Amino acid sequence: MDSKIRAEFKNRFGAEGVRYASSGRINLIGEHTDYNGGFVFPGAIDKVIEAEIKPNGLDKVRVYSVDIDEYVEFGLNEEDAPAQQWARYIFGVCREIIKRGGKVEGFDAVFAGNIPLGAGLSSSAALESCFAFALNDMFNDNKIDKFELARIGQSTEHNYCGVNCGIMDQFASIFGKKGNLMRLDCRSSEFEYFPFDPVGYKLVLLDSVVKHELVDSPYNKRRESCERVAAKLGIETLRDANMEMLDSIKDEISAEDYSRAKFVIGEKERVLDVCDALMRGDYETVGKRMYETHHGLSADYEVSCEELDFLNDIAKECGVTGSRIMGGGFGGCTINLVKDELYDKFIATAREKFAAKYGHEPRVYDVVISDGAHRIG
Ligand code: GAF
Repeated sequence: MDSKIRAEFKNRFGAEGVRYASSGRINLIGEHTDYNGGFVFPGAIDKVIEAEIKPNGLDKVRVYSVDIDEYVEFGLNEEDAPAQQWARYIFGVCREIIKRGGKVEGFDAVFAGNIPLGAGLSSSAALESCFAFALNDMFNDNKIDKFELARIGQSTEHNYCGVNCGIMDQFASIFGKKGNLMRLDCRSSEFEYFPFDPVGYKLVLLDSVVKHELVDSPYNKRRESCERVAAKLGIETLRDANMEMLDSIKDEISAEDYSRAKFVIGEKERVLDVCDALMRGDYETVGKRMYETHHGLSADYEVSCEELDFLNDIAKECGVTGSRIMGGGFGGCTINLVKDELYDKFIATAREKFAAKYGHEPRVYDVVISDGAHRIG
């Protein structure tokens, strides 16, 4: 990937730029809690978006995507938004920096990635974070605070891509640290690094390679449900809700909104439980909470799908310690905490059973927790 990017850049722009990278992410637990002011527990992984970038002295951006094999040019004013979705991520980052009083001038860029698309590993956040980090370095003397870089990516999703996401993905992509997960309090923005080395266990992702059409923006609809319940309770976010409060308004809200909020309230507690369990080295509890999260995401939050429930069932049958759907849902991966001695059998069984039912094997990604956004050279 690196040499391809360099060759393309030289070939197209006749010079050499500076290279930057930012990562995809996993999340051990804490799903759909970020936009509810709750806790998340992500880490950056060794799958990245890498870009070579150089100011071009023009008032436009010229960018080539190696993977899509497409070249796009756009200006830096609001009316210059490109039509291509992938280019809107970059345009959005430029605009959000400018809106905050930062500087962005014309530049040339070539980028590529090895984060599987649609797998729930946040390739879009990695793209935003890579360019936010790079443009801060290149044009702003790194004066934009790192958390603000994550918010720039998040606002890009909101204002240019139609997804009202939380902060988790961009945060993980910017702040990721090799060998560490991070517990982020999405209300206060405080976070802690947790060295993560579960001796005797492996973390592995099984990618269903299924991406269900998100007609009608179901992600945004989940968020709206949560906001409606919070408003009914007279609180800012569901972070401040408990089951007693929710039950007290049960008759005044829809059954659907009730189920959504029930999941979020439970999930908030599960993240804290998992942190305590990790500190004790109690992986059995970590695993139990993962299964509970899967159940809640499937039955109450309704963001799972048949294929992911099937993978979760296989994990359970094989005696895997913990397994759950990961990320926004509606397809993508399960994340599995597996004892070393069970690993080979589990992977073989999952491949065989999934292929027999769906006609293709799931993809298998071993998780390596890595650094987030950085300059390569
Ligand atoms: C997606 C979103 F982008 C995140 O903000 C988060 O809400 C996640 O879904 C679910 O936990 O990745």
